[in-house]
Amino acid sequence: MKYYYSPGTSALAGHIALLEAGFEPELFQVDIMTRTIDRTGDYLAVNPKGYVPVLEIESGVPLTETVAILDWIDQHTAGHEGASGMERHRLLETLAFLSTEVQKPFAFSFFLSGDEAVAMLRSMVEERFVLIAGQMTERYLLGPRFSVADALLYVTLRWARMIEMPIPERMLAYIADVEARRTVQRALWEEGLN
Ligand SMILES: N[C@@H](CCC(=O)N[C@@H](CS)C(=O)NCC(=O)O)C(=O)O
Repeated sequence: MKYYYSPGTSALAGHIALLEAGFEPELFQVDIMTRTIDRTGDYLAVNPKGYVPVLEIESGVPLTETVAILDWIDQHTAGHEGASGMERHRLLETLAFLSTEVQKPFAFSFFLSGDEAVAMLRSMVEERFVLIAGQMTERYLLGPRFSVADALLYVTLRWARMIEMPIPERMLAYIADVEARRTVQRALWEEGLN
């Protein structure tokens, strides 16, 4: 199994989730500006979309899109059933929300230069963290167990902390909790982030 990532990007979510699921992916670092891979060259040959992540489940079977990758990991976690029925719909609902309403606007704000546009996108993201914090009644986003959705939420909160965005108290405690996980520490270390 191969995993294409760029340090600290949304690809960190899949990296954490793979380790949580007990996989030992071969990691390939991608430069998303030049679209090249550390050891093997042209990233567009792997993913014509140009962005990370890609999970190559087996040779010639690439999967793109964080939502699909995290759902695949959830369904293939050793010793865990994988969400089904309404629980899976809730998981996909949460992943879609985090991906399209939090991660993507947040990511755009890093690439834009206009102050007004950046401020607008970031205030939208900030509001969404407040919303999520208000709805979190259990230890993790979807209950007492760490799920693939937590990996994605954590990555976006990590970005928020990096740019000193105000973060609700509940989320600060949550970040500390997630960061104490061995898999998270390992993923950060493997991406050269600690
Ligand atoms: N829809 C994609 C978006 C992933 C994405 O935004 N990746 C960013 C890093 S956070 C990236 O690689 N950007 C470079 C580019 O868009 O060329 C997904 O959910 O996986």
